[in-house]
Amino acid sequence: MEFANLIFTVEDGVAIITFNRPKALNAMNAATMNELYEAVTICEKDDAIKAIILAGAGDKAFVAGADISEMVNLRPQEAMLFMELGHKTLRMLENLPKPSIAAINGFALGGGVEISMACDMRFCSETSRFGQPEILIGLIPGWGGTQRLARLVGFGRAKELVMAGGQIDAKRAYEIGLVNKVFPVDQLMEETKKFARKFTTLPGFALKMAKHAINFGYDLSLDNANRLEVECCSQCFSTDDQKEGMQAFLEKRKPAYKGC
Ligand code: DAK
Repeated sequence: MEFANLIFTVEDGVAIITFNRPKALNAMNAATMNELYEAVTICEKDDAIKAIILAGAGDKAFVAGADISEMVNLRPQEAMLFMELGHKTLRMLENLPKPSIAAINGFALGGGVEISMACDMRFCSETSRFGQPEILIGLIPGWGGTQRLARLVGFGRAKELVMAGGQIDAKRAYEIGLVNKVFPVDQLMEETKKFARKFTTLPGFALKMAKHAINFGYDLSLDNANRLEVECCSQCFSTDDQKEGMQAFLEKRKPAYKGC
């Protein structure tokens, strides 16, 4: 699939979406956000795609934020449209019934952190830097940064990043739970691909239910969230993969999942 601002490839059942505006440190303009929406739609519809990796082209940035040159003269109504495009896209990515990993090398700032937080996991290189610097240019995060960051790292740390606008390094991002794993730069993509490939061998329906229960249970009361878990888990018993997984265990052999 050809895009102007993204590179879209599929390797061994894993789609790799690479933001490809390295001269602007992969800053997100509206055209790139529209293309991301299209790419995520392809990932949703194509049954051969089992997992998704998001990355940035070049060696300096994952995404250095929303494109400031495109936002500078927006009026509130236009800003709202740009914001809604981002929210629609990131919500779709977040709730995609397949696992997603952001592979972050270099700067993930503003919209870059926000995109990564719509992925299920974030892996980064040792030299990566993170921040929500919108306050420094008279803004606040507009693509979920005030909400997903607080859910991920807690209120105090989210407020520090959003209200003071400072940057943190990979070590600190790992300490506060913003990223799941940190790798040397030259190993980041290979390790991320290796991890993503594991998902292609797991029972797809159970993966989908696991993600659904976590994503949609989060904002429910514990009783309702537990009920959701019961529904999601019991539905797994309607799949061939559940029968195969348990039968294989009892027969002391490796399961052969259909992946449905
Ligand atoms: N937008 C546009 N261009 C950018 C950019 C960005 N966010 N970040 C970097 N660039 C461009 C630079 O302008 C420069 O272009 P040329 O001058 O070469 O043409 C090129 O990328 C290389 O950048 P630098 O020369 O600045 O490189 P350095 O290594 O010196 O510095 C840096 C790297 C990442 C520290 C620096 O570029 C920087 O501070 N960039 C801006 C980071 C930032 O503030 N990010 C947050 C953006 S605000 C909303 C929707 C979304 C959001 C908010 C509201 N609504 C619609 C309301 C989200 C907002 C943001 O993400």
